Order: sequence, then C-alpha cells, then structure tokens
Amino acid sequence: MLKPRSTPTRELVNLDGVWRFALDSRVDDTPWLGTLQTPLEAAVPASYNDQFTDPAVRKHVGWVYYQRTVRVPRGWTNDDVLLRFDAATHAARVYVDDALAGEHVGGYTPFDVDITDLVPAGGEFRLTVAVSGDLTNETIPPGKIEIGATGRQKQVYFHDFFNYAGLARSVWLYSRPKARIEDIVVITGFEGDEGTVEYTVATSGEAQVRVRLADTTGALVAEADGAQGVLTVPNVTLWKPGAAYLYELTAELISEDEVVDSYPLAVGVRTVETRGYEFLINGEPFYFTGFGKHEDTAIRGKGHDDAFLVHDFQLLDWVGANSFRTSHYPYAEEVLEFADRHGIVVIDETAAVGLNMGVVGGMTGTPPFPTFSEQYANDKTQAAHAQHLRELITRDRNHPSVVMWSIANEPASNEEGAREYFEPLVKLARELDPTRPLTYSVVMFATFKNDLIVDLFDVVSINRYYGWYIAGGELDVAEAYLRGDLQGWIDRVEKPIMMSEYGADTEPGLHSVWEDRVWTEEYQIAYLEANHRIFDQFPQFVGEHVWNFADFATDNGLHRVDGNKKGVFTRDRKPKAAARALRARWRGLDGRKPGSA
Ligand code: GCB
Repeated sequence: MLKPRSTPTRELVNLDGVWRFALDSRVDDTPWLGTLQTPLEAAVPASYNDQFTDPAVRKHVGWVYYQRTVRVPRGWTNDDVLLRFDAATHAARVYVDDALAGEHVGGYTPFDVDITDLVPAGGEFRLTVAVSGDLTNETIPPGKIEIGATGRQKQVYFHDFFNYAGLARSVWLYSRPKARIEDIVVITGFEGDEGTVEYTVATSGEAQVRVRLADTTGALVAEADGAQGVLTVPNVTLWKPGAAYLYELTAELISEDEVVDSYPLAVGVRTVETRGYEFLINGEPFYFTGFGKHEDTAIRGKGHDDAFLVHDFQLLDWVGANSFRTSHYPYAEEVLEFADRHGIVVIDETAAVGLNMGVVGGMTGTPPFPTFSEQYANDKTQAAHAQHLRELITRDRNHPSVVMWSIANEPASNEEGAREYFEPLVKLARELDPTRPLTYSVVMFATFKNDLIVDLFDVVSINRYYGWYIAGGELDVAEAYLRGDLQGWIDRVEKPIMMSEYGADTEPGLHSVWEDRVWTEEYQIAYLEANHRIFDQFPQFVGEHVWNFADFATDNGLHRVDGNKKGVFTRDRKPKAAARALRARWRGLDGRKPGSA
C-alpha cells in the first residue's frame, strides 16, 4: 500500500488539528450525523483518552465521534479523491456528510476511503469519523467487555499497556490520477559490488511503466521499462545497520508519451537471512542491541509525535542500541522511514498480543479455559490476525530497516491448537514476503520442552524475566535458570536465539547499598548484568532487547504503580542509572557480539 505523497501527479492536504469530539453514550447504533453538538474538541493525531480530565472519557467503552469540515481543492477535477487514515484505533466508520463512505477494523494500519463520487472538486463536506476502542475475542489484540454490578461497561484486556484509542496518527486528503501506480514491491540483493533491485509495479489502467534509480546525489544509476524487472547497480553502496544508504526509485506511468503518474520510493540495498545459529545482514553476522519499545507519551497516549521520534532515536544512538522491536503493534510509518534513513534495525510486530489465557491465569500459568477455543482465539480471531498480517506486510515490506516480522507476542504456543492456529499464518507471511525471517516472542510458560510451533519460524525470540517474575531478587538463581533455558532451546533447534524481553521495574531515585533490592536503580543494573553474563556464554545467542526503552502507561492494576516502570528511560525520557551501564556495554559494538573481536 503506497503512502500518500506529494509528487508531480499527486497532491496532499493534511487534516491534522483540533476536531469536534464527542463520546457516543447512546444505546442505539445509528450513526450520529449532522453537526455534533458538543462542548469538546480533541487534538489529532493523539489518543483521546488522556486529553480530558473526565475519567468517563479515559475509560470510555463504545464509539466516539470526531468531526471537522474539509474542502476538496478545486484543481482536483480529473483525479480520484481519497481520505487516508494512518491509524484509527481500533475500528472506524467514516461518513461524508450523511453517507457512510468507508469502514476499517485494525488500530495500527492505515486505510483509504475513496470519496471521488461523493464530493466534487472545490466542494466542502462534513467529515465525521466514528472510532471505537473496543476489544473482543474477535479483534486483534483481543479483549472482553464486561458489565459490572452497577451496569457500567468495562473494557478488559490481556496485554500490559493502556488501551489507548482514537485518531492517533495523521489524517490526509489526497488526489491520485485515474490511471495510476497502485503498488510497488522491491526485493534487493548483491553479488560482489553489483547490487540488484528486483521490482514489481502494479498499475490500474493501460499505460507503460518506466523506472529509474538514482543515488543520493541524484545521479541516475539504472533504468528500465516494464512493470517488472531487475535493475543492476554497479559499485553498490549497501544499506547497513548504523550506515544507512538509500537510493531513490522513481516509478512512472506513461501514456501517449506523457507521464500520467509518478511515485518515488526510498530503496536500501541489503540482504537478510538466517544460517544455522546466525542472523546475517548483508551476509555478515548481526548482533541485536536495543529494546522493545512502545508508542507512548504523556497526554498524547499513542499519538505520533515527530519531536519524540527524533529524540527517541537520539537516545537509541546515545545508548548504543542498533535495533528495536515494534512491540506490540505496527508503529507509524514515519518511524520506519526514520529508521531507514538512520540505519536502525527493526523487528516489525503485529498487534497480536494477549493470545494467551495462561498469562491471564497468572503466575500459575493455568488457563481458565483453553486459549485456542470457540470462547477465545477462534476462527474469526485467526481471520482478523491474518488480515492484520496482510496489512502490516503490504505496508512495510519495502523498508530496508525491517529485517524480521514478529507474528505475535507471547501467544500460548504451548497449548493445544497453537500449531493449527499459527501454521496458516506463517504460510501467509511467507507468501507475502519470501525474503524476511519470521519470529514470535515466546512466553515464559512455553518452554523448549512444551512449545509446539518453534520449528515453523526462523529465529527463537524469548521473553524471560528470571530475576523478576521468577527468582525476583535472587540473581544467582536467575542466572542458573536462564543458562538452562538457553541451552535447552539451542539443543532443540539450530536457529539463532535472542532475548526479545528481559527487564526489571525500577523506580527512578530509589537506591540501595544492597543491589538485590528490587525496584532500585542498582537492582536494574545488577539484573541486566546477570543476564548479560549468561548471554555472553553462548555463541549461538544473537541479540538482547531490554524491556523496555521507556516507562509506559498501563491499565489500572495493583501490580503497576502509575504504569510499567521497566523503562531504561522514564516516560519523559530521562535516563535511569541502567542507561549508562547499557551504554558502556553497547557503544562501539557495531552489530558485533559483546566480547567478540
Ligand atoms: C511481557 C509482555 C510485556 C509486558 C512485560 C512486563 O512479557 O510481553 O508486554 O509489559 O512482560 O513488564 O510484564
């Protein structure tokens, strides 16, 4: 899916700003049209929850309405006119004046609504967007709406971050030509110093395709005619972690000697593969240092913010991180584009978090009922999951920064039904992208003995909290458990293994002379060091992603004091003591394993 861009043949109007806003507290489900009579206004892009002081907004279950007026530029007479929502969390219905113009389910991937036949060029219309943050057992991520003793609805969910909702990313109005480029897919490679860019351009309408590839100075390095082909790049400069290099591919659609559509795409030439226990980028072993992150800031919730984007990447660089995982959902496209430009490596995850009744069962790991069952993760859940995977991969497959897809976080891969649930999804992911390795983050209840799906994937990514949820405050015991665990996986499958989560909640400013005191800044450092001592004993081990980059908001709960505090940075991005300890370990590694030459 092409991101809307301003090109010689396409125009773009940004619709961000302050919109009329109202909670829908009515019982019926008829659309709420006409001008919203509401005292409230909400900022877009941002989750709505924390913008208001009223707790009823923060905890709202059901639809909310956003509204503004929009004018279609007068010059767009011969073009198609579309609305693009970069994200509406988790479902949206879009109305143009009184007409339902489009709908979408899935809170973290974009969608278009074609309004060409609804509004003439030059015309103004009332844009109303109903957005629902509700989660059920048929949504991804899943959840459950309960009705309490007082009759109030409550959203229950099975993941450890606040269920922010609303228009968290930008909204656009854009034009595109009737005969147009629909999509572009590139697969890159190289042999010696010759690079290759295999491209496919999907079009609508009869016309010729021409593609050109330019280097960063704008000099033409290759060109070709036809909707499919391979461009060769002499003396290629590869895209490398820490040393990004982007060519620009321009695809043009030509009809009667005229360029009727034109679209540019940044292309990084690089390869990714796994071989035995190794994870290779451009044929060289790569060691991941970094974090699981969240899109999470005060007031904005999950709202995308360019200043935080720039600052977070500055901090990644400062601490020596070369990578992160988009835990636990696809991030804004701006984040991936930034990673492409700055050479940061990304593990791109779907929003499938919480497919695990064992976690709901608590530390016993005993599910209240089976996860893969009619009651919970059923065929409809799986179909929604497939749709999420499709939307993630078709959105992100051209980003050189994305080196691996993570299909789910901590699913019940040890429970009966896991294989039947995941096998078709793995097949689908490989059809959509035959080039990138696949992984999922393995929950601690799924062990090297009882996990049922690891052989379907390419990389073993484990989430382990030895020294926190297990053997909390007892790091010698934690080390022994972790050593046994890693050895077990290594003996079971010959695949690269990495830690996709390990971390300890830490209250900034809490100190102790005894470093086994949990929640202190000293303990966070000691915990990380204990883990690192074990990682460094295994040559098969390919990466460490600390949980989490920064503190983040969670649901109200007795085990969370104002959110999850496992951040190495606070929610407002101040370093805890562990940040400097990580910096000392990670800086200067350049993708090599700590301690290696
Ligand atoms: C996990 C989850 C993550 C949580 C984390 C924690 O295993 O994947 O979403 O936030 O543990 O801190 O408990």
